[in-house]
Amino acid sequence: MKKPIFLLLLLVLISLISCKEKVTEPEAVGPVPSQRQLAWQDLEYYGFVHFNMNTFTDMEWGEGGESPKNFNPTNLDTRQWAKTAKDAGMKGIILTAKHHDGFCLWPTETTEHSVKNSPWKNGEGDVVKELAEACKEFGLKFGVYLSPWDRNHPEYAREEYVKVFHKQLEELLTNYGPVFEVWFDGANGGTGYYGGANENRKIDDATYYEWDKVTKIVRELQPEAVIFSGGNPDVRWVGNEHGFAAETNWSPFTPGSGNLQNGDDDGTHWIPAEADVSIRPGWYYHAREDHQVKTLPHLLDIYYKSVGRNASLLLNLPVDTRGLVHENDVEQLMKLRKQLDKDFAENLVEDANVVASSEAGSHYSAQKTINGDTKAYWMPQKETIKSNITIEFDELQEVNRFVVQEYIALGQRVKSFTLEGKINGEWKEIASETTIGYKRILRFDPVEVSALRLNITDAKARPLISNIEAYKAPLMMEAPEIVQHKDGLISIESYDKNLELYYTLNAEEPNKDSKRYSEEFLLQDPTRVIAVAYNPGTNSYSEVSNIRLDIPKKDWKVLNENDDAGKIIDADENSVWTKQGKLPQEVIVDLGKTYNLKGFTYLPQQSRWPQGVIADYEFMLSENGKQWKQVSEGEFSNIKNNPIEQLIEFKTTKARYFKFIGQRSADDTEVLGIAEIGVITE
Ligand code: FUL
Repeated sequence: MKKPIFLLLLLVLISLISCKEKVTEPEAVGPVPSQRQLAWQDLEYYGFVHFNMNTFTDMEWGEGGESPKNFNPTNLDTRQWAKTAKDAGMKGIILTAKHHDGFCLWPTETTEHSVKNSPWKNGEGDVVKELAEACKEFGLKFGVYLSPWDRNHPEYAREEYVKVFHKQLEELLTNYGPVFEVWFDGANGGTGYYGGANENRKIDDATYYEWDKVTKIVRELQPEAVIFSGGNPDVRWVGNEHGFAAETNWSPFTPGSGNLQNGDDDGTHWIPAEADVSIRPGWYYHAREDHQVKTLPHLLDIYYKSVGRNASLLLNLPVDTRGLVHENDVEQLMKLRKQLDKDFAENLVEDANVVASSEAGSHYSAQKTINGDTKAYWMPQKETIKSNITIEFDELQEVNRFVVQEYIALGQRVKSFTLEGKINGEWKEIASETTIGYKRILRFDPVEVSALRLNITDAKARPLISNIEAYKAPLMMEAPEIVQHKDGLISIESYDKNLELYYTLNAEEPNKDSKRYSEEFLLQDPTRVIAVAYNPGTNSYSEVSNIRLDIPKKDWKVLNENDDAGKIIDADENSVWTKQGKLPQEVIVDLGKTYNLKGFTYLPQQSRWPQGVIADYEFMLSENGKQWKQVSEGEFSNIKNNPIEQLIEFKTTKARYFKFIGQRSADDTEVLGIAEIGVITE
């Protein structure tokens, strides 16, 4: 008899203990993410591929009347795209299966305007299939962009087309395996080919596409897929195409509020932001942008301002006419990957001791923020909003990155927080910020701390913090930038201000024994400047920048009547002068005194839609501004595709004046455009 009583007592005791330990999950606050949104959120960084008819017509928005015959990649290799994305650290790829011009990259049954009528693979090819398979092989998610607007379809803006659009969506979501995201573009209605009608067609975006039906199709065929934009979005546009999210970024959002950048503190739906940006100026490939691939500092900035600000990053790769991600793009992508690997190499809080201002039981202890499991989280005691968590290091640590994540499954809560560091025994504020959300990454100058403290200063309810990390990212060792200003002053700058800069003026390779750059200096004569960045901490050097600078433009004058023309000699490549009117057109520049000239440079406008890029030119010199002698004429070869600075040399000639004549522009428009013009002296 004794035994059962003992067992009973034991059971009572166990249940009492577990009762005390029993934890009730806190209530959600505001809208919360669905399972599919939670899974999507973990992807953080994935690729966009703009590859379609526009690739072959060199356009951004095809009008719809383009012939399928144009579509003919010479060496299409979706495995190369997937490998590139994988190596870059991306988690998936979204493909422009159909853009606004209506050309379909898969042999759809809905229209003849598709790959099946192209010369590529004799019409037997299917780009969507090839990419879906490549993604699978490389362990990447696969997504589709399907433009609702169709400038090719004769029935666009009428009832019939909506059926076509739905059918296309069904095909894409049925035949190609799992899809993680369906992307609907916001650009809708306007002029187009429309089966030859060539007219302007308007639709009501809110009603025309029958968004509820669209959502039903997606949910039924791909229940895991999130929907970007459209009528019932799971994911919202971040509000710009720079790849930057705002510092205050709420995933709650009220459709129609217009607050795409910040989201809405009291938003009615959970609709987090996705930051889409192209690695080049354009979304589609244009050979003329081969020299404008975003560089490492720019790409890194994009990463920190998207993934680091509670948004996901959708980075576009414009696949070229061969059907490959261009070498220049691959190079920068890999640089980004390498830098990110370095920045987040060693999480300093892993072995630290964490202590919270309060804990709602052991289940919600401070320890949960560093256990590597983002499903577990720290929660302070009931009714506590202002709270903090301290990370104590065993030894002094240098820190310049801080990562913090909320447990968003129960809503986004934190409205403001600060980060403090214990420096020489005293708490000092490092940053004062607003929202956290899924992930927030702070970048700051390195500080040496014995502890870090995250203070939640305001929140909608008790904060739930699932993860904290801290790092010491190394300095970014990019070659410094050497700039010659109009007045002849030279500045040398590195992206990372904490590096030491050294330079030489005698064509020798600089090192830390060379002259150290501290402020702008004057150069009057043509000089080769070679500069290098040096990290004393690691005793390492960047690549060098090596540039030959000619005479300053300080005393130059443009003799044309138009005032604006001064922009062509202001040593600023962003300021541009254009002159409309039948070519040839000319500019005359007075150099202020006579030089022995042996060449000139011409930089066309560097913007996305350059005007007046000169293809055929004539260059003349004069000693007195009256008698002119032609020293060079010809063609800037390939300038249309590659509008970089052109350098033309000629036989050394004495002159004080030069005349640059634009004979013909690269796109045959009647415009002379110049960003900057220079001379090469002996
Ligand atoms: C925009 C489109 O109009 C662009 O062509 C591009 O596809 C970009 C991602 O979205 O709205």
